[in-house]
Amino acid sequence: MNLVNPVKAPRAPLFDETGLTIVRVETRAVNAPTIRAHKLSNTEISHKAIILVRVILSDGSIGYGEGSTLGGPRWAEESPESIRASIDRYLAPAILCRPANRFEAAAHAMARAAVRNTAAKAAVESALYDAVGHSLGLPAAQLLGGRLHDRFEVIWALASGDADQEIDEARAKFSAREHRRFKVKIGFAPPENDLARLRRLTEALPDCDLIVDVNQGWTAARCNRWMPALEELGIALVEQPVPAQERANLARVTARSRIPVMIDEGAFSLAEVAEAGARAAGTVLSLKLVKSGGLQELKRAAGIATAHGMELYGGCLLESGIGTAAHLAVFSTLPKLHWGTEHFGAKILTRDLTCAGIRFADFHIECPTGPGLGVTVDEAYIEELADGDWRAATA
Ligand code: MUC
Ligand code: MG
Repeated sequence: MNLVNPVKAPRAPLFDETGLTIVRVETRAVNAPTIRAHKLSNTEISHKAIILVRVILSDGSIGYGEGSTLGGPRWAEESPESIRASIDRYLAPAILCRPANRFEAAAHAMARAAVRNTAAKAAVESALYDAVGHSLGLPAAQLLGGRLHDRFEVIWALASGDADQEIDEARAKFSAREHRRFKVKIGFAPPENDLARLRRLTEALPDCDLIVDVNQGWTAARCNRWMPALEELGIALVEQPVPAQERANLARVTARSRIPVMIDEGAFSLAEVAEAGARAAGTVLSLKLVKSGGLQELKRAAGIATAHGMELYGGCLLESGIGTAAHLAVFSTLPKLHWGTEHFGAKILTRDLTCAGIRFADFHIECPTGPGLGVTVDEAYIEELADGDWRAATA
């Protein structure tokens, strides 16, 4: 049943400098297995549901983007189903026939077609940058102002909840010079148990930095009680300890803590980032495309946070190499990414959705340099994993 009026495709403007237009936007659902269960305070996954977007331009150039969620609509309100529906029914029709290289205009059209739906918008905009980059023979980073960085220190997440397994995993990563900074997911067990697990990890990994992500699992009272213990263990950063909507509480917790506190789920929009900065609800911001809704908006979020004196962290939502490359395109153009990045998603999948472009070396992830997002999408593997064929938007 058609519940709403279909969004009409706009007419192409009379004048466009290149004549390059968006002729097709397609989506596809993929369920990619992970190498082990990944636990958060509010969900656990063993497969990563990904909505892929494929944009085709009038000169035949193709671009890919990725819409990411974690455990359905649990990490945030968007689910794989909602991302796909929002792209097919509203976002794609709003940009079809428009000039491909007018990124701001396309983002504006998508903003008019749908409020929030940020993971969906980010997926489409990533595909657009990839397609235009391929058409012009330029990396997406070039279209975003040009690169200042070639690589970033890359963090790995320990999230099985089993200290023995996590110690083995971290030691293997460390000795292979893949990772020496680890983010430990906590908040799914009582704090006493989390602390005992963290104590074991800190003792077993003396040469590594540990940060923790509580994923909204604690109250402010729990923070008062347990943050000093995290400090004693030498934890370098505490991420989103209290519920996302409790920015006032996060400000209180930040003021009391000697460990830097990072806001993640609590700051999506530019207004939320500005509010977090003004209230000092966290002194570090986790940057994510799924929160900002696009590459340009992600740069603006970084600018607003920096203006408030916040430090920046390159966040992820376990994206495959496609989403990773879209983040790296933006991160590489920022003056400073204080905490490096956690874009290890391509390695938590048993096999990545790209077959070239993403490289990890010597504790770092390298920023792809090829045209567009700089990755080669593994079409054959996607074919194997995907639930159904590419589906065109309903314009
Ligand atoms: C989150 O909340 O940061 C990113 C890495 C990870 O392990 O979980 C995600 C989501
Ligand atoms: Mg987080």
